[in-house]
Amino acid sequence: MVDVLLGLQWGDEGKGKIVDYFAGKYDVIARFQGGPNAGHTLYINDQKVVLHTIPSGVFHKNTVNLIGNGVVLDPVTFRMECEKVTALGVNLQENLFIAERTHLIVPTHRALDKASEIAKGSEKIGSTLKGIGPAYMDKTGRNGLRVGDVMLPDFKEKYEKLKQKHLHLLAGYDTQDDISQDIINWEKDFFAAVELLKKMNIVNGEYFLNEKLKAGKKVLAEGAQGSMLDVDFGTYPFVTSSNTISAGVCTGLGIAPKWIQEVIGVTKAYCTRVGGGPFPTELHDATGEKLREIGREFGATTGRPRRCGWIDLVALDYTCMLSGVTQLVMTKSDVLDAFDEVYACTAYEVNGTKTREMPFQLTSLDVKPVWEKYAGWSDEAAANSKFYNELPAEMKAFVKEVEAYLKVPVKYVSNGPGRDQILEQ
Ligand code: 2SA
Ligand code: MG
Repeated sequence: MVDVLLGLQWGDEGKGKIVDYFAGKYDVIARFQGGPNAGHTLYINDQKVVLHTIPSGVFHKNTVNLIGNGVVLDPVTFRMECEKVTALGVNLQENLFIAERTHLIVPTHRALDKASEIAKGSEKIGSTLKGIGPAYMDKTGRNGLRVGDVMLPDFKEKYEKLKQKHLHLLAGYDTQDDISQDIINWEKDFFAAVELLKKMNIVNGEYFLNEKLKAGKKVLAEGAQGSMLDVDFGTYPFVTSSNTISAGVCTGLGIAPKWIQEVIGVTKAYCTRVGGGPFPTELHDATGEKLREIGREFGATTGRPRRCGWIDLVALDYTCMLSGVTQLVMTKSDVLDAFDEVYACTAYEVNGTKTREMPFQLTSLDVKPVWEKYAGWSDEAAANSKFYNELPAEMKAFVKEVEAYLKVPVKYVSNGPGRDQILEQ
């Protein structure tokens, strides 16, 4: 069977830590979408490790990891990650597999990402500039290169052909000058990294997984980014270019829906967003600042400060519905220790009318959150709890309210970055 773990907000819900926590229970951890735009933070022996493309199960001995066909892989960032993980004693030859249908990010994808964002000016998406959008465009546009292609004798020719196409597109932007120097630098790294990629375990991902499933093995599909960044259902166009909801698991790995059992949704006890786009519960005041400071809310990939606000139950209800979430994990609950009172958004007031549904788009509408206020609790009470029952009564009451609204149980509350800081309810 397959369980799915995914973020229910705009990314950065703490998925990396939770996958690492659960990984021991699974035989395979598989990434099904996204690419090096992801930043999954783990603490291994008190050392902070940020993973971008490699699944968060690599630090477990008896777990193998698969980069699925739905991912876009940049050989350059991948190589850097491999070096980091190998230095920590992991043997990637033993526990990492890459689907041959996984699409490649090439240097000109990054250049196109940058050119497109510059051209958008104030309307920019706030992309991580890792080439994600252009790589997925080439996939659906039927121009892309895949991991399996690096093994073929005509790889260089195919690469050149794609590059010429991209240079033609880049010529349409008036920012090409400094970008052409970037391409020359990135290309050297790219071909060096492709050599490493060739030595990795490149497999047919769909047979690899289905054979394991038939043999009774347990698979955890690890989502990246968040459900509100889903290309179909997120705050379009301020989204990423893949399906981040549970439906993406089937196409991103080549498995049938019948295998999927638990869908574990991860949400922060509050809410953040990095990059542009609507964010109804964003706080532009000192409270937002305080959340950012105490929650150390800075992008794991880009270092950008994250926008912060209270938890948005309208958005969570929507994303729980889209993915069929069966259980919730609430992360960073300890951050709320610092507040005398906490809030949740329980409805939107859209152009004067109250609703609990996600509107078609949020940008040109006047959307005001309807707040519910809850009592806070004393300093460090959540952070110091070792068991769910030790959590302050007010925190437990807050969790109950969230469960009642979403009609999904909060099975775990995470109260710090450590591997042991997860409390089961
Ligand atoms: P992209 O890079 O083209 O896919 O960006 C499109 C939008 O998706 C957002 N996005 C993310 N949001 C949160 N976390 C992400 N990963 C990193 C992290 C981000 C970072 O874990 O912190 O370090 O800045 C992620 N990846 C993409 C992005 O902000 C755009 O709004
Ligand atoms: Mg992240």
